[in-house]
Amino acid sequence: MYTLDKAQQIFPETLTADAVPAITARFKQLSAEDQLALIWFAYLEMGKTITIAAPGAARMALAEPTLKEIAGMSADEQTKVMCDLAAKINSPISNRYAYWSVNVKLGFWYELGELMRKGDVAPIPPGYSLSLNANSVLASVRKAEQGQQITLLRNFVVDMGFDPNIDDEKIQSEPIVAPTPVDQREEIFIPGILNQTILDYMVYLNANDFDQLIDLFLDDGALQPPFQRPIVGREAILKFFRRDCQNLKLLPQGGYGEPAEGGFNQIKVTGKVQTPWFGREVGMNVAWRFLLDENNKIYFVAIDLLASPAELLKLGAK
Ligand code: 45D
Repeated sequence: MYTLDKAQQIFPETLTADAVPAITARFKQLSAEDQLALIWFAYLEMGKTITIAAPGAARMALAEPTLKEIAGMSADEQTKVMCDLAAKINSPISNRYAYWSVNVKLGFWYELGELMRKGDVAPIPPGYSLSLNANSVLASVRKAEQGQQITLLRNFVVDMGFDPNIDDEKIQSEPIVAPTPVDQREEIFIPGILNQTILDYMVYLNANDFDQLIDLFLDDGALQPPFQRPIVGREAILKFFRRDCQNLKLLPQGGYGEPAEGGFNQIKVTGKVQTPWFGREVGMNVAWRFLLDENNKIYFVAIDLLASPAELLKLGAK
């Protein structure tokens, strides 16, 4: 029978974007100052081709008091707050930050970036010169494709803050939106895929219908987000959906399935995913590797960020 370890190995020919963990590891070796400046330069450059969507008030509400507090500080204090975050130093704001969900953290930095641009928060000195190592990491970020670049930025932001042993129950996230009404949901058609569970998965996730979505999973089912360990069990997966997966747009383009051991089926789907932060401007190339039991319940699904668009065409039939 399948174990989680074994399930993770399905469709082994799938090439994921190794550049992302490799660049993230090199980034972590840099000084806090270099990290902040590197992100700033990368962000400015990316801003020439893509625009980030300004977060709504609901998303910003949690970070707002902290942003006000920072805006009222001296330039030196502001720089210190940012360095403490990057260096994961124990400080009141670094602690608070650690208890925000991914999107709240991103909204916080979005707003700080706007304030830095306007000069209301200490900017990165225009003449700041990156160390040789930082320059080489920046060069690698530049070379990565857009979907990988935004994943890198997201990683950098998620890793900041001081979190010795975070209590997951206490993570604060934006309010949950209502699911899209059934008659307004977009139908999904995936060449090569007739399996209803797969089609429902895409429709429910696109509709923010997490209660229906979670019903597609087995009790001990698992979901593995890109570059992360699997999240195991319906309760944990549902929490993840509600906290981090609102308003995603899944655009599957093709798929392929085959019987696996013990009456299971393995199905691979490839396509694009858009994040609400960049909308249609960035399509991330992804694969979903599903393992379904004999009743078409999801035992395992991995979402992989693909190494290149060429991977979209690799669907298993050799
Ligand atoms: O330090 O099927 C400054 C799952 C300078 C669910 C800055 C999924 C200083 C199941 C510039 C101000 C979720 C797994 C910082 C599918 C400084 C499923 C600011 C996949 C930090 C499909 C920087 C979903 C800023 C996927 C503001 C793959 C940076 C979703 C902002 C991927 C960066 C979403 C932003 C991604 C990055 C979103 C907004 C990668 C957003 C990335």
